[in-house]
Amino acid sequence: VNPTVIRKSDTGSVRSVHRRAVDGDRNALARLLTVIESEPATASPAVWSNTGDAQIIGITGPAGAGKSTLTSALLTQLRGKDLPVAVLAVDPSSPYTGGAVLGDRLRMARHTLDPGVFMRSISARGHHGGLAASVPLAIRALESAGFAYVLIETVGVGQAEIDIVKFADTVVVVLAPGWGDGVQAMKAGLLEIADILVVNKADRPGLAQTTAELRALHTQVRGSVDHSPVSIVETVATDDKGLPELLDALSAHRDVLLQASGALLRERRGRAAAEHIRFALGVEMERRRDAILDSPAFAHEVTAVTERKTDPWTAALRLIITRSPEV
Ligand SMILES: Nc1nc2c(ncn2[C@@H]2O[C@H](COP(=O)(O)OP(=O)(O)OP(=O)(O)O)[C@@H](O)[C@H]2O)c(=O)[nH]1
Ligand SMILES: [Mg+2]
Repeated sequence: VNPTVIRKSDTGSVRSVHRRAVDGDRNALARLLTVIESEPATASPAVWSNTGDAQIIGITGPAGAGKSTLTSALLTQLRGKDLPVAVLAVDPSSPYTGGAVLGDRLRMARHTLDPGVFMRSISARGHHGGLAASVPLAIRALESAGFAYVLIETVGVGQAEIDIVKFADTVVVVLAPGWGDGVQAMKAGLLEIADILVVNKADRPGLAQTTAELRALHTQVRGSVDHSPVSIVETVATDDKGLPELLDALSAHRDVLLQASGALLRERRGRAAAEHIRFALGVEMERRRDAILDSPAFAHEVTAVTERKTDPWTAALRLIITRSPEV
């Protein structure tokens, strides 16, 4: 079977699903996201052919800081403006957070009847690096389907989460008083990616100290990384306290991005495009390597190396050169 032929026909059907999604068909959008998750390379040309005008908001931070509660509260606030909002929850790869996901479902239940809200979780399970590669494409799909805001919630503070929010226009880092100290947040790389720092659980003790510490540290970190100003917002997500201020901070950051005919936005999206291609390269290279490992040519080289007719590095290079174009 020629893989190129399969791809071409799929691309055609993806185009029609995509067209329907852009026209507002939510079932088609859901299908499109499924294709993106399993076959990003097939979906990519159609998805990329269309643009939108969404503010992509990444929400990240340590476990239990209140990201999901805040996302839900933010959703309510944004819907108050009567613009459509999409939420992309990047499911935890860890099996231990299964309970939290159930909690999120219950929390989000009140939004499910709202036709102006579209929610989707992308799962990490069963993919090897494929998850991160499909997220930026899913974001563009949601943007082209006409959402004014796309919220991406991630769990944890690992490199994978930081990689994911790099695709956002505005990164919101959610912390809570007493989560280690500010230095810990800095070490985790959270401060340098934050456009807005939310100190949630502002009803808890230690608030003033945490906020002051973050303010000091963030100025230090940010000064050398980016020029856009950062806001620190204190919230009580369970009570909608500080949410209007968060909304203001989001819109102020959007204004900064759009200054000078959108220079900063273009710069960010350029960086995101580079990262996206890097992900795609990683996935494609891995796929091709696996195809080579499955080929008779590989078995042939194993014999040749074992019998010392060639050496492992020469064999590897030969496999790349002779096998690569066809896999
Ligand atoms: N006191 C207080 N509790 C809060 C606040 N925001 C969230 N919580 C509670 O903190 C707990 C964790 O909130 P989540 O929204 O699930 O936190 P999360 O960051 O999404 O957690 P993970 O998805 O597990 O990383 C829940 O019991 C919330 O009800 C707040 O502002 N004040
Ligand atoms: Mg959560």
